[in-house]
Amino acid sequence: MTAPSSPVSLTRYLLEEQRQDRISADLRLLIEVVARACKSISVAVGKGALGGVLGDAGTGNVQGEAQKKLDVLSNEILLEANAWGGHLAACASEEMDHCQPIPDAYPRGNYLLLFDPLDGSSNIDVNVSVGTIFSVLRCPDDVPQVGDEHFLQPGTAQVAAGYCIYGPSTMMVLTIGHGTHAFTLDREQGSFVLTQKHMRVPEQTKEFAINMSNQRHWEAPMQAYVTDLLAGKEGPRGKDFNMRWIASMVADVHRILTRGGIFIYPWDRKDPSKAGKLRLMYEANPMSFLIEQAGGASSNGRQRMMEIVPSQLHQRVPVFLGSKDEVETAVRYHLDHD
Ligand code: AHM
Ligand code: MG
Repeated sequence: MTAPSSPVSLTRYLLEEQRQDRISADLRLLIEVVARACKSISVAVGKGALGGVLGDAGTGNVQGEAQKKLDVLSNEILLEANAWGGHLAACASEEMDHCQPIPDAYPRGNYLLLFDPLDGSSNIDVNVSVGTIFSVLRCPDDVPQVGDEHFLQPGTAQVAAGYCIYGPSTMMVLTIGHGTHAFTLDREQGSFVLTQKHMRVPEQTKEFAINMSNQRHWEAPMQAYVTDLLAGKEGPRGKDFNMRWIASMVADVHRILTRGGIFIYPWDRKDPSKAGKLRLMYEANPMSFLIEQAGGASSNGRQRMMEIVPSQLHQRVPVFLGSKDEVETAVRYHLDHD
């Protein structure tokens, strides 16, 4: 007898992955806890002005960026939800100077969790999609006290990564290294339901996402690459390109996972001390894992993103990710120039 086909919840998907030995019970629990925290953030984001959560918190983070009230609240929700489950050794967040080991009152687990609690937060006050990005690493063995240095692992060491997008619907997009899958929040039932299995990024594209206002600050190969994109059918690329920029990485990457494209946040001369705007460990690596698992590619312009060995927790990096052929083309412009 065949079982009636019913919606597959995130819980069921994770349990079935555990039965096939693709994830441990602790990793399953960890992802469920992150998903629960994201539901709480989704509720707070969804209340908008009615929740009294819009606007600045009046504080700054370690990178000198002004924090929004929802940045701070989302960070607290994720920390609190993950403190007591026994699956984690420590958390690190874009919004905190250093990692936060699990409090002594609770059992310590074997995983490290990194997150950007509310990415794209400049969009909160204008009611445009924002999201939470997360990445999971293993804690090295025999570490008596977890410190920032234990997080400095390349993206290839990630055991899970995902994001939750708070848009017209709330979705969680997840990989545990066996494809990239999308779950939509059923607001009535309160559970995430599998709505897209094995997302695939088309290899070729005619769409790019970049903040063009920085053009004059880019390095030469970047200028050349975009000039050729803009030249359209008559130029060396021989096709017309369309441009989209939401300024929420989660939303831009979600579009690319859905219909292809290339997302670029290159190095620029505005602040040469920084290697780019986006953070390797909270933004670039988890998104790279999701994109690669969907058949796309990701690079810093010269090297595969997930092979970069981080030297600092809050390290920044140029980002080129999305449709494989287009990312390879952008990389070629850089390597040919060097
Ligand atoms: P945040 O983590 O402080 O929100 O900053 C990251 C965001 C990304 O979501 C987005 O791609 C980028 O910053 C937009 O930058 P810009 O405002 O320079 O276009
Ligand atoms: Mg961010």
